Amino acid sequence: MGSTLITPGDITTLAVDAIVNAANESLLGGGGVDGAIHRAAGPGLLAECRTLGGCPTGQARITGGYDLPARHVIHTVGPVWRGGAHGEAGLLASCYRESLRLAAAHGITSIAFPAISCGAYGYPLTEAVDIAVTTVCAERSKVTLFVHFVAFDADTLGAYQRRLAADAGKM
Ligand code: AR6
Repeated sequence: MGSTLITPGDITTLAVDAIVNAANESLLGGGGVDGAIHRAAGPGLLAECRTLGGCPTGQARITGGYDLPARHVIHTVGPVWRGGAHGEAGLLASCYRESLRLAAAHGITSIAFPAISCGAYGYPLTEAVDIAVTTVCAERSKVTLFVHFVAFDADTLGAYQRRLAADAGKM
């Protein structure tokens, strides 16, 4: 079972088993949450990422957390929003599913997700949050996991609150 929380703020401060990074296919860092995670984790994270050879969109890879309070980072690559007819929804759902699959394989019991693809990659927030919650709830019934949906800004917080309120009782 476990539980699902909406957690406002900066994902790099969370002392969970794993935080998820909204990365790009190179896995070599960038802006947004990716930049914040690399800055907080220190150079060891980039060194380990260099050994991974990148990651296709919709898939995920796991590394150590280095200087972060989190023990692991799960790097996943969300789709760039191109209007919605290019498989974006399936790829975004896959990011959440593959991250949870890796978490289960590594005995992770608490995980924090940023709003994957909702920044630089331009995914519409309400649709992305719906996919995040639907996918995580479907997968989480299989394992015991505490899931944080991290909202870095007020719009994201509101979107998660509306979505989880609509789902109250089903979580
Ligand atoms: N903690 C939690 N959430 C955050 C943080 C933080 N410290 N910083 C930003 N967010 P984005 P994407 C939120 O752009 O859209 C990078 O350059 C942000 O408000 O980080 O998947 C990568 O290298 C937004 O809601 O990721 C890729 O090239 C969400 O995290 C590209 O951006 C995702 O925004 C990926 O774009």
